[in-house]
Amino acid sequence: MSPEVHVASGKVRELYALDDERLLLVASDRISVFDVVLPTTIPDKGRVLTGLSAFWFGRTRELVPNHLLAIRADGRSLECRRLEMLPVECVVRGYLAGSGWRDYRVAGAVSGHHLQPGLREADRLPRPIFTPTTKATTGHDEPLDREQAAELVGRQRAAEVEEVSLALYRVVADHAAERGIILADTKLEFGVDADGRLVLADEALTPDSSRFWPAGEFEPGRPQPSFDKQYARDYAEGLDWDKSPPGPELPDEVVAGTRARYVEAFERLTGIPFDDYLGDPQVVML
Ligand code: PZK
Repeated sequence: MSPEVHVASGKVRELYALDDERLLLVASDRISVFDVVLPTTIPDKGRVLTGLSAFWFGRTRELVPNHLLAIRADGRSLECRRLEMLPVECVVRGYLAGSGWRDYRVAGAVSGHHLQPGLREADRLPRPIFTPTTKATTGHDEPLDREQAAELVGRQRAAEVEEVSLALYRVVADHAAERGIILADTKLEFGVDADGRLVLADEALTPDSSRFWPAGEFEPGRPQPSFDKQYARDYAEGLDWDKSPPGPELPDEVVAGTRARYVEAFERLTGIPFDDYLGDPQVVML
């Protein structure tokens, strides 16, 4: 066995080095609610996210190469190619939510995209927009306009990540819509390989990196329920908790309901029974 050297920790996942060329991305069952990691875990959440991410890597490889080398038998670990990561987060928004909605209300524009007046919270945009941000090491990511993105990665690379990000959003949003799920927005990360080729990296198109909404409950003009986290958020909102750490423990029924929503998202999006994935994670690999 190669020793795995810990490289980095995210809020809910870990990154290890396997060797000079390969990394291991491990998704835990931790969940964050209102940006705070809770003391309670959601069984199999890391497997759902890992399986979905691997599923999308397989279905989008004709559009853009990605870093996935292998999915491990534990279902929560991806062996990946080590890349030179680009210092921008590539956000695509098809709907007006979160910081996009906030920026629109303040300025009538999101990342330099001027939008028509009169849009409501959660409205579908006339066309998806690319709204890149900085990668903050502490605090929150800051929006970038096209010029600022070009300063960070170069004009050609900025144009390339915009085109590829929009193409990925369209393919996955169309796929999700056919299965009753709205992909409101998504955050993609890219790296560059030794030959200078753009490569999709990190975890891609999961509920932790995207907003998934149940299409059946879509109602613009208010915040939309999250496909996966709404039970946990509703429970946390009903407590006397100020949304600063430490977060509250979740009762068993909220854990079970939240797990069921993650599993439902996996099954609707992939068409694969989650038990099949637990039996052999290779089922998501084409
Ligand atoms: C890389 N992260 C973020 C993810 C964490 C932190 N293929 C790659 N090559 C080089 N670096 C990265 C990747 C990927 N993916 C990703 N940081 C570096 C990250 C998971 C857990 F703590």
